[in-house]
Amino acid sequence: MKKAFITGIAGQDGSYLAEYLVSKDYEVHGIIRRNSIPEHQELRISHLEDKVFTYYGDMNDPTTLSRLLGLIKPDEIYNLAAQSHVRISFDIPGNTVMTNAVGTLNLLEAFRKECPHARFYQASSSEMFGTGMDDDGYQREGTPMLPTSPYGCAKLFSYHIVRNYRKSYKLFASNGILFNHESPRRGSNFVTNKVVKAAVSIKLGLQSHIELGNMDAYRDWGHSRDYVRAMNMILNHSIPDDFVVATGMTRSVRDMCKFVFDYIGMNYEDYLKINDKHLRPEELPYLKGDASKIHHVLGWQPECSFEEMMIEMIDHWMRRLK
Ligand code: F7E
Repeated sequence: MKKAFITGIAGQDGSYLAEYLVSKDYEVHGIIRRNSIPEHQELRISHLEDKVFTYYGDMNDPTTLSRLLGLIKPDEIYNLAAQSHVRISFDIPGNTVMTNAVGTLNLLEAFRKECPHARFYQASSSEMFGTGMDDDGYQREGTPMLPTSPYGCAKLFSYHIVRNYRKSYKLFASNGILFNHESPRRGSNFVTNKVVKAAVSIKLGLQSHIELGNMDAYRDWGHSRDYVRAMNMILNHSIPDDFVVATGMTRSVRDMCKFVFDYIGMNYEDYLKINDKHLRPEELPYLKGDASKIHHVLGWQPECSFEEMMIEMIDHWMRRLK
């Protein structure tokens, strides 16, 4: 039985990954950051309560990371913990860098000292590309990385330090460069779930309007369930390497909003208010990923379409809010 250690196990991706690995007979361990409302902490993994082992831990607590890796001796380490909200990274840049950059270094050091024969997955992000783009309009493994947020800058440090540790210490350490990925488990302050939750609430008479920021940013949106499968494939490749994970399709926030409101039978323009507080000091205008490498080398493909994913999210909020 393989053992996996997941940081961020209680997040959207951590919960889908834990489910997937349990279904593949892994023994799954993960850390959860302590907060003062324990009921909120394990909501996404409560259905796995007796199937996974959880511990309090924090990316900024290297002694705990070392102790846990020394105790568990995992075969695979998935570093998914992060301050994951890009706009909020402008409000708390120091915290974002400590968690998303220095935290990765802390975990790499614990990995190098306690279980160097394990395999390490780093949750790298398309936000690292920023305004970088190839001439054909895609971002891929060799595209220049010019991040436009403290979040993207911190993730870029982690991406490079993972490559540096791979080469310097001959560790199996890989990056998955994931484009946006959503699901009903997405935090409701990310734009897809925010729009779906608001549209359903408006339909049910629970809310009058929705406030959004930049409607003309383009994103390549896939399903988290598909993307955690890619993470596992990346760690089970014969060599450590870096892979873009994306759908290759891009849509604007406006297109996404129109799809959701149309599906529910409403016109989004009747309910939309633009509020500058949701704008970012520097925006990343356009993302479209080319996942040819992971498709050809590992055989990964997304299974869930954008439309199926959004409808799953709409159904989720309909059930929950009714
Ligand atoms: O924004 C625009 C916003 O917050 C998407 C994270 O998982 O993916 C995610 O980062 C777009 C942006 O995701 C609102 O300006 C308009 O252009 O859903 P989001 P994100 O910033 O792309 C990457 C790959 C990650 O790695 C991150 O961890 O939507 N937008 N109005 C809005 N966004 C939000 N949140 N709220 C609005 O009201």
